[in-house]
Amino acid sequence: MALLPVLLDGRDGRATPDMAKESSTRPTSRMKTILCFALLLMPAAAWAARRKIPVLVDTDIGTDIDDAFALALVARSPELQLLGVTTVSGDTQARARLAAKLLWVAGLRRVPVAAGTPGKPLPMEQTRWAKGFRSPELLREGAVTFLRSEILRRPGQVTIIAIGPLTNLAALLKSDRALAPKIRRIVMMGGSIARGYDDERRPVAEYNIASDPAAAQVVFSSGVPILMCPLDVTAMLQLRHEARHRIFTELTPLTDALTLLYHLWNQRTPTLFDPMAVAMVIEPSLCQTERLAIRVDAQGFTRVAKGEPPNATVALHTDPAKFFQFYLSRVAPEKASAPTALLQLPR
Ligand SMILES: [Ca+2]
Repeated sequence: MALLPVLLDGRDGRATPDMAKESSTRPTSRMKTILCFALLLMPAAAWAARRKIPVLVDTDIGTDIDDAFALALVARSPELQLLGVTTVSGDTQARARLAAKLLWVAGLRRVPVAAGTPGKPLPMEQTRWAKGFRSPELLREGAVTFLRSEILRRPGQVTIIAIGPLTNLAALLKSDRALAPKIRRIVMMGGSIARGYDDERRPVAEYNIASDPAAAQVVFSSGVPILMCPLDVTAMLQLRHEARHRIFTELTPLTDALTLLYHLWNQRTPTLFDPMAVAMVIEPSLCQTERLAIRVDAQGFTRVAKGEPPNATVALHTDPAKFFQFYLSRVAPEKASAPTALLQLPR
């Protein structure tokens, strides 16, 4: 936008003797006027694209169901420029096929997907949905190589949304010590400060951290700015019947995919842990945060080290109703004005 004042400054379209002399080497007033019109006519989308937040998503999609709901939110958030997806934990190739197919169905057909190093086998029934799926966007290069190249392409700009164990991110940071200052920030779902999974008022070793505590230690000591969404702001985000019904009757290809994946997952009530990390990139007012010093212990607890310099911004409180309003308005907007009766079927 800085171009416009320069081009418009003091110019009224009339040629002056001085301007006539300069006309062979500098743009004429008429040319400037045309340029101004061209800028004004530039599609709003082009300006919006310049302001998008470039993100990479590192996910263990395929075991729990919330990663699929998180990718759906990414796909329906025009504020984000999804540069790519990497997969972590267990059969990372199967997870990559699942992520790539979900992105394809959502209309994001040019988003590369790279698998991380495979880990120990884990249940991942949802990956059956993408069995045999092929796409040129399924990369041969590994997750760490891909992440590194994307960060180096845009130093200081890229936000990594980490919604799985931190194995890939630790490997990335260890692969090149000079990378950390080039990452804008890491926004993660993980950890537990004052509450666990079941509303107990004591911290637990949260899954993403406890799956690879050594990796979490690398990430928390890397100096990369961290926004942490622990169980304190995610464990209460149960997607109950009315909200599920709204999503599953939206009848878009993306929500149809979520419906199928939900049935393959074969449990009743999803908890939308991971979508909160995505939501916080876009709408940070969804949680109250505090700067804290987080130390990860060998069991995967995320302890607050009082008196030490903070290394993370930690989300500590949220209003679940506001979160679901935010989520549903994006992933299932069609039913936003539906009669209440439609949304209150018997459980
Ligand atoms: Ca996850």
